[in-house]
Amino acid sequence: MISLIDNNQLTDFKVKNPSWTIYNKAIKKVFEFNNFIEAFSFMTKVALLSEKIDHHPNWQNTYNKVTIELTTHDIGGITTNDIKLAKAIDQLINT
Ligand code: H2B
Repeated sequence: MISLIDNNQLTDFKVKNPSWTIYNKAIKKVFEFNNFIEAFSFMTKVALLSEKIDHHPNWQNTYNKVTIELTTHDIGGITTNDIKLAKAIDQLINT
């Protein structure tokens, strides 16, 4: 059973992952690429990853930018699933 993370866990995530911001009941990050193809290539990787872990982003793309917001709509807030997906997405960028 997935549950909301508490304020301490959220602060801990924020300290360790400062590139993510807390926005409403979600964690948010803007990824910027050289062009649309690189942005869309990143999106396809995130899509496959999301299917694998059965947790999916709210996102928006404008040319070379992809804005990702992670929240768990089933529960109405930020859960460990969001933290897990955020870290996995950052791994895609760093590898
Ligand atoms: N993704 C996100 N971000 N939030 C959810 O609540 C969610 C999801 N629910 N992916 C999952 C799918 C759920 O609906 C299915 C049935 O597992």
